[in-house]
Amino acid sequence: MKEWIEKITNANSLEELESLRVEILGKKGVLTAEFAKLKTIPNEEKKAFAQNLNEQKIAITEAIDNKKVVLEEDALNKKLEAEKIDVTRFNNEVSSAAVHPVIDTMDRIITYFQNLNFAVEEGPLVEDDFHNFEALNLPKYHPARDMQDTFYNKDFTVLRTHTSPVQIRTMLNQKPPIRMIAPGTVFRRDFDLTHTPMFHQVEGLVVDSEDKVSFANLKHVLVEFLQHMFGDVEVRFRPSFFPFTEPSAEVDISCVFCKGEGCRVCSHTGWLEVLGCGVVDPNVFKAVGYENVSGYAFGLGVERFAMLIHNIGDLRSLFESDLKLLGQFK
Ligand code: 2U9
Repeated sequence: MKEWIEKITNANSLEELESLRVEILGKKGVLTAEFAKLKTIPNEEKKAFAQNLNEQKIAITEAIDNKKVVLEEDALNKKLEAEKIDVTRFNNEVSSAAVHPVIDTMDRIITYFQNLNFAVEEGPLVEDDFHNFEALNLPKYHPARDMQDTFYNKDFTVLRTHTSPVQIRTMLNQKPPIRMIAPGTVFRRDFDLTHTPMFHQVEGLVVDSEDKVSFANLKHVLVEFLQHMFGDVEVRFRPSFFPFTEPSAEVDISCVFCKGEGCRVCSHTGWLEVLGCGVVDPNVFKAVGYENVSGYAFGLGVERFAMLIHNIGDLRSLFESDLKLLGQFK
């Protein structure tokens, strides 16, 4: 009996415990066989014999029940341990977000001008005719308005076609001197290889007394800026036309891909056009009531900068949420 109790106590699994139970208390079990002997035992011994067997049966059953509880608990703990999930564990495989190359480029441009003491101004995306056109020397029926393919709303407000209305609003709200950039989203009805209906601009405006602002200042600021963004490039200014600046210029850098040798990207010219600029037209100052001031302004398309900096061939790939492209900017 002691031996049986010991075996039960040392059982390592529920299966082992069950086979012990069958071995002792089952139909053909050892204790069951002892009970069978009752029939053949003389009457006077029966009582003591039966009592002893019952005591053994109770002790063994109790030992099995107790051991079963312990083994069941062990089995449950093992199962829980195997299924454990550490919810605090950080999985490096999970893809993390990254700043979009257009926004990253815009941030770099903004930081550059902030370091030069330019304020960053913002304005509404839905503009009225005055701020988007009229005040920028683009009166109604002026042929230059054809340069803007505009999204018109029913009430004749427009989705701003450039960030220039921000400069108009800033001049109307503040006194000169002004030294600001206007970064933001703009909209034009254009969609082909090199145009998307929504894109980003950064424009700059400096207004001060006539003796303090010159084309030479503008040229210096832009050459330094372009060399900061593109490295050791040559910069050239070509005469151009914009309604809001006079004189105006377009600015090229030597091709960042072929170093000016001539390649497909620069159409074998050796040059890439990257921004426009000029001295603010007097009609613009008239529209905002500024007198005896001079100003210079410039404007650039952020997508074009991002494409040149990161060697991205197709403008549309910047707007397709392509994870293969975006994953390279983590
Ligand atoms: C005010 C006065 C003048 C902003 C300017 C440009 C030249 C220019 C283009 C570059 C590529 C637009 O994104 S793009 O298509 N911009 O060439 N922008 S001067 O001149 C201003 C703006 C505001 C009050």
